[in-house]
This record gives sequence, structure tokens and C-alpha cells, in this order.
Amino acid sequence: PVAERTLVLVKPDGVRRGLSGEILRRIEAKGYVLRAVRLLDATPALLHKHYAEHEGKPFFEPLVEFMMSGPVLAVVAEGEGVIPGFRSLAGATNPTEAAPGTIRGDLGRDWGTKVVQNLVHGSDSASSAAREISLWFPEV
Ligand code: DAT
Ligand code: MG
Repeated sequence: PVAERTLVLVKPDGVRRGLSGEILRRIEAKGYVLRAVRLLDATPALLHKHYAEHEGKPFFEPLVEFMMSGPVLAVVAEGEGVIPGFRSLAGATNPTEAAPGTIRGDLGRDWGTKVVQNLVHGSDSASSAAREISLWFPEV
């Protein structure tokens, strides 16, 4: 069987603030393996597919705009339990509520924007991970 893999995105706020290295460091320090890394400017088509579950919500368009505000670092991370494991490393969606020790809790905060800027994305299930990896890494 193929080892468990998840899709991590360092969002434009993380790249802009120079936190890509710190975020990759935490993934590797936990013991997960980086399988693929790519810096890219996300297109509207890619983001609409990636965030399809949120289409129609009030934060959807601001979310897509934010995700196009600068380059995104897309990462495939691998290891037993990496899907929930990276979600634990990331912390709660709202960085104000995210626990200290997590990426969002240590490095994120509320900037008063319409969409929550929370530094990272991580797949939330095996089916999401497979779908998202094929979107961001069509060649993997
Ligand atoms: P997560 O990224 O923790 O999986 P999600 O999938 O529910 O969270 O939402 C996707 C992103 O959309 C999230 O990272 C930040 C933004 N977001 C979610 N809920 C929001 C809300 N109520 N108001 C503003 N932005 C929100
Ligand atoms: Mg999500």
C-alpha cells in the first residue's frame, strides 16, 4: 500500500511573511517526509476546485482573492497518520483560538480581514488528500 500522504499549502500570508521555512521545519521535525514541493501562483480555476465545498459561503470569494494575493507553497507530506497529524500541527482554523504550540497558534493572528488568514491548509481526510494532491500536483 502507498504510504499516507496529505496536501499542505503554505498560503500567501505565510510565504509573504517568510514563514515557509519555519512551517516546513515543523513538518520535518515531527518526522514527516516532504515528497514534493512547488511554489506557484494559484489560478481561479484551481482554487474553485480546491475549495469547492465552500462555494456559496460568504467568505468564499474573499478566500479565493486572498489565495491569489501571492505565491502559494504546495507540499506533499508523507507518513503514518500525516493527515490528522498535520491538522494537529496546524491548529484550529481561527488563529486567535488556535492553541500555542501549533502553527496557527504560534505564528498567526486575526488581521481584521474578511477571510481568516491562517498560514496553512491541510487536507481533512484521505479522500480530500487524494483529490487535492491530484489538483496541485497533476504529475505526482
Ligand atoms: P480549515 O482550513 O481549517 O480546514 P475550512 O476548510 O473550514 O478550514 O475553511 C477554509 C478556509 O476558509 C479557512 O482556512 C479560513 C477560511 N474560513 C473558514 N471559515 C471562515 C469564516 N467563518 N470566516 C472567514 N473565513 C473563514
Ligand atoms: Mg478545510
